[in-house]
Amino acid sequence: MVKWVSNLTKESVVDIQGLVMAPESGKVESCTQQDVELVAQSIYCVSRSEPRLPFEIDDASRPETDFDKEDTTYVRVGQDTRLNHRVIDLRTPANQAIFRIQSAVCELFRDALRAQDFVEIHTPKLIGGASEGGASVFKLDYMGQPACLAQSPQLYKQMAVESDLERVFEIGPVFRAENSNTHRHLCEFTGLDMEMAIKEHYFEVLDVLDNLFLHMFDGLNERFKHELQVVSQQFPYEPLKYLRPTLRLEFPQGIAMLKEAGVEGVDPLGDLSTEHERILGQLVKEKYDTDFYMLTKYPAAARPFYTMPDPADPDYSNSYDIFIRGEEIISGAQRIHDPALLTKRAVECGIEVDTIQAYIDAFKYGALPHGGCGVGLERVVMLFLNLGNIRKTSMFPRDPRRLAP
Ligand code: ATP
Ligand code: AMO
Repeated sequence: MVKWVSNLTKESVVDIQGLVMAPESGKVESCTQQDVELVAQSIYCVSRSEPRLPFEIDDASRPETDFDKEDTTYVRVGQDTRLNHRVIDLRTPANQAIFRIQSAVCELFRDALRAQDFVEIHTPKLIGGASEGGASVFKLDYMGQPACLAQSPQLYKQMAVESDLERVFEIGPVFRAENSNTHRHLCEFTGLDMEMAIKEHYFEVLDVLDNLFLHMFDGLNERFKHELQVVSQQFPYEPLKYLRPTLRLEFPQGIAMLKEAGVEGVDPLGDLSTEHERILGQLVKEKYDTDFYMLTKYPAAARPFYTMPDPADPDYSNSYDIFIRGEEIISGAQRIHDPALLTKRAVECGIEVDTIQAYIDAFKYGALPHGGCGVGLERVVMLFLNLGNIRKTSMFPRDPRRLAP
C-alpha cells in the first residue's frame, strides 16, 4: 500500500478508511485535527491529478516577503499564471480565506439590512439605456433592439422604493466597459446596492450605512479571526482602524485639508482625482486616526444626473463617497424625486430621455424622497485586507484583457 501511495500524484483526491487514534495527551474533547492520527487501512484514489501541476501550491502560498530574501528556493507564481489556472490558485490557504471573508461580507450586509426591514430585490441586467453615463457601457443586440448590460441597478432600485417597498437592497453583477487596466477596476463586479425612503434628511442613509459597516467590520474581526490571520500570513497588512461613530467630513473640508498640505491642482467644484483621494486618506489618518471615513456634500458637477442638488447651495449636492485606506468603496446620494427636475438634469447631462422615460414616469404619481448607495464588494474585501489588487478578490476576474477562465 505504501508503495502504491507513493505513486499517487499531488492534489489527487483519495478516500481513506482507517482508525482514528486517540491523541497522545488523552484529552479527546479539546483535541484538534493535528492531535489525532488516522491509521490507514485502505486507500482509494477517487480522482488522479495530472503528474505536473501548473505550479506548486506551496509556491503560490508563500508570504510575499519570502521573495525578498536572496537565498529563496521558491518560485514566484505570477498573477497571470495564477489567473490562467485559477482553480488551482484558489486552493492556497490565503485564497480560501479571502473568499470565505467575501462570502461573510455579503452575509453581514444582507442580515443587517433584513433586520431593518429592507427587502432583497433582483433587477434586470439587460436594459435599454445607460444609468451612470454612456461612456462605459457594454452594448448588445436584444432581439434586434439596441440594449446594454446594466451599469448598476440604480434606476430600478429607486423605482422599487417608489413601488412602496420603501427599503430595498440587491447583491448582483454590475457591468462597466472600463477600458483601463488599474488595480481597482473590473469590467464586471458585484454590487451591494441599497436604497431607502427618507423622512427628513439624507443623513438617515448615512446613519444606516454607519451601523451597517461597523457591524460588518466587527463581524469580520470577531467571527473570522482565523481567516484574517491566514490571509495576513501570506499578505501582511495592518488591521483596519475605524471610529465609532464613523468620521464624516464635508467635501469643502477635504479640499481645505489638501490645500493646507500644499497639494496642487485640486478643483473645489470638481471631483477628486484618485491621487487626491489617496493623499486625503493619509491626511485623515494622521489627523483622526481612522482608515474609514465618509465624505459628504460633493460638488453637483461631479455627480450623476439623478443626484439631489443641495437646496442651500446648488453648486453642491446631497451626496457622499465612503473610503477605506484612501480609496473609494461606496458612492451614494439623495436622489431627485421631482420628475420635472429629473428630466432637466438628464437633458443637461446629455442623456436621451426616451431611454429612461419609464424611470422618470415612476415619480409622477406620488414620490417618496429617498437615497441610497452602491458598494463594490471586491473593493471592500481588497481594501479591508489591504491586498493591493482587485483581481485577488474576484474569483474569476473580468478586466479589459481577461475573459477566461
Ligand atoms: P509526522 O510524520 O511527523 O507524523 P504528519 O504526517 O502528522 O507528520 P504532515 O505530513 O506535515 O504531518 O501533515 C500535515 C498535517 O496533515 C498534519 O498536521 C495533520 O493535520 C494532517 N495529517 C497528516 N497525516 C495524518 C493522519 N494520518 N491522520 C490525520 N491527519 C493527518
Ligand atoms: P459608482 O459608479 O461610484 O456608483 O459605483 C459604486 C461602487 O462600485 C464600485 N465600483 C467598481 N468596482 C470594481 N470595478 C469597477 N469598474 C467599479 N466601478 C465602481 C466602487 C464604487 O464605490 N449608482 C451609483 C451608486 C448609488 O448612488 O447608489 C453607482 O453605481 O466600490
